Amino acid sequence: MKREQAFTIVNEKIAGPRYEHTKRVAETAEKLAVKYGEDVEKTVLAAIFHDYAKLLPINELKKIIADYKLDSRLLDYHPELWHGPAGAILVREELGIEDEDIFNAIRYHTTGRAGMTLLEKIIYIADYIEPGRQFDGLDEVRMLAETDLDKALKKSIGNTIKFLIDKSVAVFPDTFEAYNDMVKK
Ligand code: DGI
Ligand code: FE
Ligand code: FE
Ligand code: FE
Repeated sequence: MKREQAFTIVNEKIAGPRYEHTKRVAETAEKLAVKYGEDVEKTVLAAIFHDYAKLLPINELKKIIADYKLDSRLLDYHPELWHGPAGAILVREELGIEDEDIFNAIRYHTTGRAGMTLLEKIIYIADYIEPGRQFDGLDEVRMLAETDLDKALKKSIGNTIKFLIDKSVAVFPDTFEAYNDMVKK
């Protein structure tokens, strides 16, 4: 699928601010793909579809996770974690995008995981640093992303874990595993 068609589909699915966010993630991810040597069109497609399921009702997301036997632990955690895995399924089933790299980049874009691929890292970081975001510690991650994607990832996942702990909410195991994996490197 070409990026123009992908943008049109997503603009219908998640119109409004979420679509504006998606355009910025795609631009950011494209630059990272060029810098770090990932396939540019594949990266742009993954970015365009990363939040495809973001606006679906919680009960629909839950049903997809159950029907497709995705990680059932997700259901014990915050529903915010469900749109990535459910979106990966929908992009495959509704749009026929079969690429496994794209599937996993969408699936793991919120939590991360141990052993992330280059594309998964690019989408995670692009989502985190796109120019519309602003929060403490972001400039440091933006700077790290210019030179060292793994350092940027370690910092951003560490920041997310701190943020969640400050709010006293549960941290999904994949997020810890992603962090530990980056520390070991
Ligand atoms: O969909 P976006 O808003 O563009 O971004 P995202 O998919 O990265 O979602 C970010 C949200 O997910 C943010 O509010 C933090 C939250 N989050 C990330 N990891 C975890 C988490 N929430 C919980 N409860 N547990 C996690 O491990
Ligand atoms: Fe998301
Ligand atoms: Fe994110
Ligand atoms: Fe996003």
